[in-house]
Amino acid sequence: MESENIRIAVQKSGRLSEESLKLFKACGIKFESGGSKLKTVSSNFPIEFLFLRDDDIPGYVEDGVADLGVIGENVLMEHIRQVNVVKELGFSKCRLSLAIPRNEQYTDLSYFEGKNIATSYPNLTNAFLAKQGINVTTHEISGSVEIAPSIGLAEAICDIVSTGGTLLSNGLKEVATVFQSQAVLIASKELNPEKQAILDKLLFRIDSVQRGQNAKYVVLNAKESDVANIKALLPGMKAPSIMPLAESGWVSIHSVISENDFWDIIEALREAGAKGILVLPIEKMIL
Ligand code: PRT
Ligand code: ZN
Repeated sequence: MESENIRIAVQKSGRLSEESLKLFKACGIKFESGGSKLKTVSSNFPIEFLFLRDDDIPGYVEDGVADLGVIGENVLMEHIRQVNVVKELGFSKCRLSLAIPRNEQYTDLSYFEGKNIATSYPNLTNAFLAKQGINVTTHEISGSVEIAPSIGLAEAICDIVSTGGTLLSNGLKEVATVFQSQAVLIASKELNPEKQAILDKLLFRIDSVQRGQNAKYVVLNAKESDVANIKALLPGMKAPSIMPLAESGWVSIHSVISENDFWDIIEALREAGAKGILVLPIEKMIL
């Protein structure tokens, strides 16, 4: 019997698509994308891609038409879906926020009591405000939410914000965050064992890529007398590697450091006597 492919739904074109495809390519999965293609099969991994509108992805996974999907948490959480979130993907980060006209005085959430709010996310907006005991009327609109106050449709909006530029150019200010979002990998609740095994393989690869993205490989030279101090700053995967240089009294130290505290560690290394520091990206990191 021919072995089964796992089927994954990704956004055809939009803010999720480029990073989604980049991630699967970084996982070593080869496939063709782009153009008007709605479906493609990988040549070296048992996976088939469906290219869809993002809003349709959770429903396809819930119904089992697709086994997996990449979707923004904001879209996923707006409608309760019977799917499993199997991985946070760390891209397409944004927030769902309440915003009001810039010249309005804002105190706290009680400002919204009895107000009309335009949003594409009525469920998340209502649930957030109801939890604070605040009653509002939401008006669901599917796009250009930010113009609602200026045309008199609503007194406030609840919309996705990334840089804040759209709010600013529409004379609005962000006053409260309702929900923080990022892209997630979702899976059907009813994967057969064969598909579960493919998903496990895929998750292992995604973990390796993500670990690599969160770390840097550092190579530096140091005097033997400075090694103890430098070693104390470098965790490495197990411990830093220390190798003698051709010049006596000097060593080369290799280590892996986290992207988060990268600059703090580099500064401390320089103060501890590190010279000729090289920093290299890590493509994948397998523990
Ligand atoms: O065509 P399709 O239905 O597939 O796509 P879409 O137009 O519905 O979605 P798309 O591609 O715009 O967004 C897909 C997902 O990307 C969203 O569901 C979010 O999870 C995530 N994301 C990240 C964003 C943003 N950043 C974002 N900035 N989604 C929308 N925006 C919009 C926002 O609605 C507002 O109009 O950008 C504007 C605000 O951006 P700033 O940078 O000016 O604050
Ligand atoms: Zn959409």
